[in-house]
Amino acid sequence: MPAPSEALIVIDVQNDFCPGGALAVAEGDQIIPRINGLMDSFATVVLTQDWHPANHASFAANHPGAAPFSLTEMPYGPQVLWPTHCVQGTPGAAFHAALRTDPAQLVIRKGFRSQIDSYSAFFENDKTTATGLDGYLRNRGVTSVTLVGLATDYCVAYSALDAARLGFRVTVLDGACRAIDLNGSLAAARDQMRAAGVALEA
Ligand code: VGL
Ligand code: ZN
Repeated sequence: MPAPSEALIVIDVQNDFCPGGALAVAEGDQIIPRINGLMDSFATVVLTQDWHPANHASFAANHPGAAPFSLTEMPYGPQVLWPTHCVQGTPGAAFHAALRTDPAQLVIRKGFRSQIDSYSAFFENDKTTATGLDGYLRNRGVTSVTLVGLATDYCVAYSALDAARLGFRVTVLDGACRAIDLNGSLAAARDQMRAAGVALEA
């Protein structure tokens, strides 16, 4: 029987982050078989879904003249302006068809407020607006989380850092993640995760 204290958190395995998608992560779909296989080993399985309104402030298209992947300033700090992706209810926002979704007890949607982005499964990018996942996991007796999914250097890393800060034991299975790697973001994310005590495993 899987230990009740351990949860698997599957980050943003959605069409727009897979090859052919609006913000495709190289090989993003290749991690899916391994993730599917992991699900039966965890008592708690949570999926997250990036879930933006079309007018979301993280989209370059909503900033006239701004190029995708450029930086802007938001009230909460610097923000990458992304290609329009994971718009609520569109095929790009749907989970990849190969991902098992039946074993999940909870789907956390994030990034649905137009003026604030949310990389982490726990807090939006202002680091104070909560998604509710912390309370859900604590309430279920979860003390250790294993993170997999997309993208290593954004939503997975931000989730791992928040989980560590919240006091969970955190493991990231690097081989079950793929990265965007924008201007050194992958190396920086790995350094930050290690410094925060996150176990980076293959
Ligand atoms: C993500 C950029 C924008 C992610 C989400 O899932 O890592 N990255 N929105
Ligand atoms: Zn997003």
